[in-house]
Amino acid sequence: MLDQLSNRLQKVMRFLRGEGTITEKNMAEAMKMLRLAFLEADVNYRVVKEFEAKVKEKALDEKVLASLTPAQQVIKIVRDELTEILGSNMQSLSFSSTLPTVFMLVGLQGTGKTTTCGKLARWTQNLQKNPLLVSVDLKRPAAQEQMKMIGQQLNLPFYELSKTQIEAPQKAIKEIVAFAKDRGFDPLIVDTAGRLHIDDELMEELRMVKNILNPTEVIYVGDAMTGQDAVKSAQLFAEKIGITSIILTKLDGDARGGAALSIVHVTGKPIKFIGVGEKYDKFEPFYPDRMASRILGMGDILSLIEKAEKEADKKEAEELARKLLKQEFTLEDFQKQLVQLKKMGSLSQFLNLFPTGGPFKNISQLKIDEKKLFHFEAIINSMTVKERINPRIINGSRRLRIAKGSGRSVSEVNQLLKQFFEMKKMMKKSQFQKFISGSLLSH
Ligand SMILES: Nc1nc2c(ncn2[C@@H]2O[C@H](COP(=O)(O)OP(=O)(O)OP(=O)(O)O)[C@@H](O)[C@H]2O)c(=O)[nH]1
Ligand SMILES: [Mg+2]
Repeated sequence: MLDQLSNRLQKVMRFLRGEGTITEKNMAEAMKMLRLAFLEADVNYRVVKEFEAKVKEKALDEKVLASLTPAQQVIKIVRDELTEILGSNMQSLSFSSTLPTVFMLVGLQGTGKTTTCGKLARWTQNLQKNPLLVSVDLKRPAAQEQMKMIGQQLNLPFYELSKTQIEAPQKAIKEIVAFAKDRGFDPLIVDTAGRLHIDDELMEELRMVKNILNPTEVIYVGDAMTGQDAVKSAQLFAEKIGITSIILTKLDGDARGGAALSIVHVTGKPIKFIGVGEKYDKFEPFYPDRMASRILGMGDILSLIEKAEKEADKKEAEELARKLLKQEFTLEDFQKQLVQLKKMGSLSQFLNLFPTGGPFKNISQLKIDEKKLFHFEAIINSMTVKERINPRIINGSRRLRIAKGSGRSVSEVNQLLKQFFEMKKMMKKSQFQKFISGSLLSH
C-alpha cells in the first residue's frame, strides 16, 4: 500500500537516523527529500507547504525529549505531522439513536460505491447490527440486480425497488425508510448512482434523495488511484450535497498517496474506512496514526519509544530503543520489558504497536498466552544478574536451580532460553513476529 511514497519517506527516515545531530544543512536536505516525496505522490501543494512549515517550526521550537536523539525527535515530528494530515484521530461511523441509522454512499462512477455498500454491511453485521441494503441508482436497471447479487453473496437482506417505485422515487424512499424502521433494520445502507463527471442532474437527484432520507452519514466514496481528481470531486460533493465522512477505495493498488494525504485537509472531513481489495473483507477502519507509522515504516521504534515514555522513565526508554536498534538485548532487558508490558496493560495492546505490514503482517491477529509471560518473568527473576547478562553460562545445574527457585519446570527454563536465543537471531532479521508466535502463542 502506497509503496512508492513509503519507500521514499523511509529513505528520509533512514537518512535522519544516520545523523546524530540535526544541523541546518541536514535539516534542509531532509525537508527537500520530504517535499519531493510528497509532490511525486501527487499530494496537494498547499498541504505540502503547510506540512513543511509545521515540521520546520516544531523542529526549531519543540523541547528535545530527554529520551530521544535530535534526529529521532525530527522523525517523531514528521510522524506527528503526517498523522495530522491524515486526520489525527480515528473516527468511527455515527449511528443514530432513532432507528434506522441511514448511510448514504455517494461518489463518481466506478469508485467502488456498490462494492463498499456490501463491505460496510458486512462490517456492521460484525458489530451485531442488522443492516439492509438498497440501491437508489434510478437510471440503471442493472443496479438493482448488482445489489441483489451482493446481498445473496453475503447472505444479507436487500430491498428491491419495483418498477413503479423507480418511477416515483420520492415516495419509494419514504417507503424504504418506513420498511427498515418497521422491521428493525439498522443501518439502512443506501447506494446511489455514479457519473463520469459531476453534473447538475446528478447533484439534483442526490440532493432529493438526501432530503428525504435524512441520512446519519453521507459518505463520499473516492478512488485513491485517481489522486487529486478524487480530492477535487470530494470537494464538489461536499459543497453541493454535503458529506460527513470519506471512504477511500483501491488503496491496495498502486495509488500514489496523494488522495489520502490531501482529502482530509481539503474537505475537512475524516476518512473513516479504506478499501484494500475487491473482496468484501478487504475493508479496514482508518487509523491516521497507524497509517502514518506504516508509511514511514517506523512502527517498531517510534511507537515503542512513545509508549514507553509514558509509562516508564525516559532514560529507560532511550536505552531500550538503543538496544532494540543495536540488537544488544539481554535477558535483563527482557525482564524489564515484561515489567513494562504489565504496566502498559494487555499484551494485545502492545502488539498493536507493531507496524501492520512486512514481517509484522499478522501480528495483531495473534492470540497470546499471557500466563506464559508471567512464568517467564518468574524464571528470569530466579537468575543471577550474571546469568541474565550472559545466558550462555546457564548450564544444566544452573537450570535446575533456576527451575526450583521459580517453581517452574526445567523444560520451561530450557524453552525460555531457547526462545530468547532465537529471538535475538530474529531481531537481527527484524522478524520479531516469529518469536512472538513461536513462544507466546496459546496452542
Ligand atoms: N482493488 C480494489 N478494487 C475495488 C475496491 N473497491 C471496489 N473495487 C472495484 O472497483 C470496481 C467498481 O466498483 P463498484 O462498486 O461497481 O463501483 P461503483 O462506484 O458502484 O460504480 P458505479 O455504480 O458504476 O458508479 C469493481 O471492479 C470493484 O471490484 C478496492 O478497495 N480495491
Ligand atoms: Mg454502483
